[in-house]
Amino acid sequence: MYSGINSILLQYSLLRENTQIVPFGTGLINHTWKVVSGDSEYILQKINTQIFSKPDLIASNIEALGDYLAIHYPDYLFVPAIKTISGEGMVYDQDTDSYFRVFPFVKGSHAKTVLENANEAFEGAAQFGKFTKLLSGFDVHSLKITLPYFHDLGYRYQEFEQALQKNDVERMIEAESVIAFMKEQAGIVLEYNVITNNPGFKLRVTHHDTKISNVLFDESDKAICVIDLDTIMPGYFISDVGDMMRTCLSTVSEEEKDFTKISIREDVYKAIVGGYYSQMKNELTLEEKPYFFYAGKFMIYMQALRFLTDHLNRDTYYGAKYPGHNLIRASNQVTLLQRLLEKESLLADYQFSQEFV
Ligand code: GN1
Ligand code: MG
Repeated sequence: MYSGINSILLQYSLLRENTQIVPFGTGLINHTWKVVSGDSEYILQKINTQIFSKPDLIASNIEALGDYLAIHYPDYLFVPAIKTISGEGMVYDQDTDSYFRVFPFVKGSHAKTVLENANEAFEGAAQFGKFTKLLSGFDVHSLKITLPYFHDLGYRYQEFEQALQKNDVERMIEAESVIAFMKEQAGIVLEYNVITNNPGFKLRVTHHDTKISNVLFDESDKAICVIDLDTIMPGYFISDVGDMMRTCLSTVSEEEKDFTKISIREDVYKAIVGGYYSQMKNELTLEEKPYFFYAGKFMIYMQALRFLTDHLNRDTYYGAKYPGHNLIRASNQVTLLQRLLEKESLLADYQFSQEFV
């Protein structure tokens, strides 16, 4: 482990003789540790500045949202980073040229890497819906863009085309069938362009990383809050609903190599729609409501595209733990999308049954 961590913890006055620091979570971008200092527990995170090149924008967004929520919804559990003893929201570490921050560990909470049942999906989706709902009065345009074009599918498709032009023949041959599938399904990109040109499709305060591991649950499996606030930006509801579907519908994660294990849990689909709807029913416009099923397609397709693009770019974004890792991840997401498409006629209109619940 990086030895400079001690000097960072010192700035929070968290370094004691028996302070323990252990790696934590499964995030792909930032490095995370759990810190136990005396009776208290914390989360320490090193921000990946290759990706988040302006961490101060993240800090300023979180501060603005925190201030708004504290005034309008003082009981809402929002967990921003804690301040150093000199009042800073982050610590710049010269030795590694990187930024660190510390969050309180929410007592008695746990996160899940894979969802076990539909009830957890309902709980999680309701938390993400509640987050956007409570912030509907916040000026979404005042949020800073921490990652430009993050969920812009048109842009992601261009990145894919650029990666193809690099002509890395070996990687392109390996990925041939996945590339062909992504091109065949490019109608999903066209649909995105149509939707986002419609003013009835609203820009909202969007979390943009609603994987189930970004919801904290209490001991009785009630969801208590959402975490990982770095990608909160103006966005569309399909990002948040879709990423929940992407990470919850199957019993196995994007890391699974045995694709026969990938299938769609219909009860989980219904729970995500129901949970999100339970909070957002009166917020969503008539233009938005028909797009729940599309949300799943959109996010799974975009994640497949991002993994595939990274494979073609020699793994510079996500990194790879073994050769072909990002191609496996992309193929996993392609399989998930295929399984979802098979259920389109069964699930596509389910949200309308929630109108009168
Ligand atoms: C990244 O770092 P992590 O695991 O929270 C990525 C998400 C992807 C996800 C796929 C900033 O999230 O968009 O959905 O990996 N975050 C960024 O696991 O690119
Ligand atoms: Mg994240």
